[in-house]
Amino acid sequence: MTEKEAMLEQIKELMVNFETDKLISTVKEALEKGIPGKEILSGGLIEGLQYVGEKFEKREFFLPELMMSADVMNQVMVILKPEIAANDSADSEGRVVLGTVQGDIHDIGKAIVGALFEASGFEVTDIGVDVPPETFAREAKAVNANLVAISCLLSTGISKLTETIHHLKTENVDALTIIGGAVVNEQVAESVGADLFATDAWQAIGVIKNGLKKQ
Ligand code: B12
Repeated sequence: MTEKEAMLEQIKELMVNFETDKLISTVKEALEKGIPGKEILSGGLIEGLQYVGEKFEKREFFLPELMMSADVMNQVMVILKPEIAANDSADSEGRVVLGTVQGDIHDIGKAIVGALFEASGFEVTDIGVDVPPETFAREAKAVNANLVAISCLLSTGISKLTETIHHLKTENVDALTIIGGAVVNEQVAESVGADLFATDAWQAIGVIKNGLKKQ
């Protein structure tokens, strides 16, 4: 195992054990050693969160652990967000309205998507979590958005995605739609009528740049 792999493994372990202080100092150390923020996120922290999710599914962890994992992640993101943003290039690309679908309050992934979109030159209006279809449409019109980006982490949110995208169309919002989050994939994107889909924030940058170019 290389030193980098060992550090990422340690970061994952600390995330899973909710050792916030040690985790924060290890993340800082990893950044000092030149491990990119993106890799710390995907190779350490997100793997840790996935593990927490699996434990939750197996009923080995419960809601307090889920909440703890979110709290730890939010604290670490305070350090990582500026680092990730600083390392992605910027030039003016368009206006994005970003929110989590109605009924869903998960916002960690959305925050990463927002940070990367901004870092890539998009003007991002983050309209929060548990966002009703009408608010997506209103806000998209208000900023004349080129893109509406919707996060969805719950299976129960999929029908709301359909409703939201349908509402955007009936309100004649002239913007592409992109969805992402743990429970959505290419098939779901097609079934709910979204224009674009990406598995993570980094892939999303390429996908939306391509999508907007074709418009
Ligand atoms: C932390 C967490 C919580 C926290 C959220 C805190 C917060 N502020 O966000 C709390 C404790 C509040 C919570 C609550 C619940 N949760 Co929860 N939670 C999680 C957990 C462990 C991690 C999610 C996370 O932040 N991941 C890290 C981020 C970085 O990843 P991400 O969100 O997937 O985002 C990345 C990509 O998906 C993508 N992406 C995300 N959004 C978007 C949007 C666009 C446009 C694009 C392009 C890309 C994109 O890019 C991101 C970065 O690359 C997951 C497990 C998991 N594996 O996902 C369960 C999970 C999502 N939760 C789950 C459940 C069931 C719940 C509850 C219903 C539990 C309960 N019984 O009350 C509630 C629902 C509350 C609600 N109404 O929303 C289930 C969902 C299962 C399902 N199929 O529906 C999961 C999968 C756990 C599990 N395995 O059972 N949860």
